Amino acid sequence: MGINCNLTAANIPIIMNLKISSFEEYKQVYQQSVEQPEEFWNGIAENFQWRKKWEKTLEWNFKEPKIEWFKGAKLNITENCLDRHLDTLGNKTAIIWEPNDPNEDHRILTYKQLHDKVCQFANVLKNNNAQKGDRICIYMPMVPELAIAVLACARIGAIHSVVFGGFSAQSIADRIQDASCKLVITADGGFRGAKNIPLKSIIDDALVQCPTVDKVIVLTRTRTPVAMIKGRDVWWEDEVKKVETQGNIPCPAEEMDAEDELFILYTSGSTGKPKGVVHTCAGYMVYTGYTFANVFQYEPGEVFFCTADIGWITGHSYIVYGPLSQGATALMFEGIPTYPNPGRFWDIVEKHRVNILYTAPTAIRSLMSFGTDLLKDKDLSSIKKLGSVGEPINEEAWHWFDENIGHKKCPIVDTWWQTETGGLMISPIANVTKTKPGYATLPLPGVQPVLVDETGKEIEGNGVSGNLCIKFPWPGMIRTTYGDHERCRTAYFATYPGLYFTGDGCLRDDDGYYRITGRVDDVLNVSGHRIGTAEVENAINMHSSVVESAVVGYPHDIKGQGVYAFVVCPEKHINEELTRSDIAMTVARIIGAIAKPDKIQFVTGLPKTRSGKIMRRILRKIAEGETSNLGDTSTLLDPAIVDEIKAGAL
Ligand code: 7RM
Repeated sequence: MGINCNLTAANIPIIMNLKISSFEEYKQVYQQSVEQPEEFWNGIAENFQWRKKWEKTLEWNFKEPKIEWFKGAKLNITENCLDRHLDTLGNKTAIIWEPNDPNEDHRILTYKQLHDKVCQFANVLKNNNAQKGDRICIYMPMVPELAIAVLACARIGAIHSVVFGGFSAQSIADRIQDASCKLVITADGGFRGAKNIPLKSIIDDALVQCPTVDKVIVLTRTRTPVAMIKGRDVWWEDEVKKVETQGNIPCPAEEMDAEDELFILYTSGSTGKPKGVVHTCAGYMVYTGYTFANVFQYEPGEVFFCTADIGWITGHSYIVYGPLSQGATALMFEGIPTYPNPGRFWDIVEKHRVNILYTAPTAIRSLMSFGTDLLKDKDLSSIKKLGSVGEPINEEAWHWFDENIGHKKCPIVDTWWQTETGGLMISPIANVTKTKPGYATLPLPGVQPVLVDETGKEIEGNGVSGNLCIKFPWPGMIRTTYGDHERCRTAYFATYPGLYFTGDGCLRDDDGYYRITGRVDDVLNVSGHRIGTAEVENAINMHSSVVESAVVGYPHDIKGQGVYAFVVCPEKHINEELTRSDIAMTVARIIGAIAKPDKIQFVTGLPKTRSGKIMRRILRKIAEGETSNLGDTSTLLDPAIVDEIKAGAL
């Protein structure tokens, strides 16, 4: 069969199988993808539905940067996720929704039902003046209507910007302003564990600063009392009724150019406010569909449970777009792993006969801490494949997952990727790539990783480590940062000219296997959430008695990393504990509860160089509990401060 192509007569496109079935084949396909990337991606893209095929597969340079995939093609991603399945899979389940409260009924949406609801809500958006190219902010709980809202935006060519339900009013306002959103889709409230999050009320606070928004569509979920402002706020259900009385006219999908923007998703970096990562229609569709089918080796009928929230890239790519473009059944869970008890994931697996479970190391570690008693009477026999994402997985968690959940019979795919990469980059292919605890293993076809030293020189060979870069474009990659292309260039393409820089440190072992060791920039990974230290510092500094602060990460048993803040706060406190809580509350107000410091140490000064730069290296060591080997401190302005900080370490 050669390299997995169906060779046919001239002019008839060559279709590449999405799924690779042996390691031999992986090696061949990988090689082809490097030697003939355009031919390779042409073959992959043939598996999707196009209104018009592309004229040019790839045009690029990493200098500006300029990235264009499948130029000239016309498509709509929702036709690939919905319409094209109707004949064959119309009555098959697209989404299984499991509510926060196990006593509430779960919901099933077939492809036909999902298609109809997306069309209906797309008409609601149009009735509310939404048009192709408009930016729409979505701030919703994990209910099927969130997926429907996302797809309805894509259907009419509006650019969605989903904001995770844990972010504060200020963070939402920043994001809405940055993209000049004109419409917001939210809910009265959301259930998460024992909590009831007042989403609409938070939106109301945000909108005080957002003159571009003239409509808010509010879904009923918790039926918490909410303010409804005349002329601005409308109920989701009322708007749907209007469309029904108009006779439920179909909503043909907007024809999109390959490089039209599909969505914006904000993510933290080492400087300033979060960046709006922009993904475009064709490349993102091809990349998420391909990686989903291949890495998870998805088979028709399998139930795929990705435990992420749609507010993060993992949910965008592997609850919504990837699985649906492949006609898969995706399970969407509203709640949290520990509610009403830490056996909840396993109850869900048993109840819905989950075949593929894709989750985060932090969730595994948290559930591990409750012991294996909880697993005794759970039937996990449906599970065939396991996946991990979001942060490095420690060996202990890997083995626990392997032994107790996979019963040593299921491959674990440790998938390394980023918001900016759109989809999986370095990962085993289930049942194809031999796995190794803690290793994301090998690059997927089309992905060309390189390790570089501080000066940008490529480090060749095996048994080496360095900074992880990618040297050739892939269809799912970031196109720009919204409204500021220069920021995209400086953040990702300027550190090492000619390369995309990931911000991650990485080791390549003697087998050529990759192990991602963590961020080398000032970005923390707390429970799989990316948080910029500069962002947290800015928030802390907004507290009225704080003069200055420095934030670093420290190893945390469950979260992976915890947030450690060194705070200069010269006033004498009546109650230090209270001031700590006030600072944490300030961070929750400015960013969101996910960024609250775990530890706050009051200090009289920070270790700085003569030029005024904070020496984070020293603070990181102290936060890690290292007190002896702090390295060279001779360049410090005031070396004595280090002893004080060491003595007061928490
Ligand atoms: C998908 C996602 C990206 C950052 C990335 C890494 C870290 C993600 C892994 C990982 C080790 C992994 N997007 N990361 N996956 N580290 N092994 N399998 O998480 O934009 O939110 O974060 O997460 O540092 O740069 S993200």
